[in-house]
Amino acid sequence: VQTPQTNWGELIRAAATNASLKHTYWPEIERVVAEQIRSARMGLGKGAWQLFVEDGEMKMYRREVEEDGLVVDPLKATHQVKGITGRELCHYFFYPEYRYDWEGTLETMNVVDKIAEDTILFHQIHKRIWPAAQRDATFWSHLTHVPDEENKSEDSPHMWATVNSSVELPSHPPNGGKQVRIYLTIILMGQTIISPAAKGREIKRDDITCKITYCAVVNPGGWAPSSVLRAVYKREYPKFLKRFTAYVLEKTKNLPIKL
Ligand code: 6CM
Repeated sequence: VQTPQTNWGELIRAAATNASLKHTYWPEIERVVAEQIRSARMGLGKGAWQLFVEDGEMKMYRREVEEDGLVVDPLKATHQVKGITGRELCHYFFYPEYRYDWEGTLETMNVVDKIAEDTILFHQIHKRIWPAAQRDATFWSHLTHVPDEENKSEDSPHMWATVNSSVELPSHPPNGGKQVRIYLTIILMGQTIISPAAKGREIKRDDITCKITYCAVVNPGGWAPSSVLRAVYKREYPKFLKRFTAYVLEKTKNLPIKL
């Protein structure tokens, strides 16, 4: 899937817009995105990851980790959806105009700055979950891709990804509002697999499958009872991935395929 030599930084840089490359956040964006892609493409290895949800092609794993008494369980999910591409998947996840349609945990979303066509700064307030305080988050979001026109197979590096990662924004200091600030690092990655049967003819939606990897680490930032938090994640992550992929299927079903 990847060799230790794969220079993800270089590939991400090649895909980025000039406006992103010139921004002061760029070195951090490149480092975090490369790290997220590398770990998303890594297998589960032995031991550590426990499968906690299995629903058709969708599998969700977590590692139980606590930091300073707070649950920060890393999550890794894999899924396969027929009829959409990795590019379409990441498009609907990245662009703010669709977010209220699919993000069930959202109270409000604000675009703080559109740095470039492929990098946006967000402030989000999430719905309060009893008995904990309401949460908010400030993060950059970056859309990237590694093309490989020749070889759209599982072992090619081609993929689309959106990475969200917390950043401090002077305009939105933590605990400036009533909310407790959460810290997140999230990647949604999609690889399009084209059925060999489509070779030599026009590709139809039936011929494509999107291999999805979603990884998330969320630090709740302040007190939240561990058992409630784990129960919330167990309910919300599968709900999100099912709802979001169904949304992308619905949005794209009558549109030309965007590879
Ligand atoms: O990745 C997802 N959404 C992105 C766009 O909104 C973004 C958001 C991530 C934040 C997810 C955290 C929500 C949970 C907030 C509650 C935390 C603690 C409350 C205490 C409870 C006792 O990257 C989809 C996110 C799916 C979330 C399950």
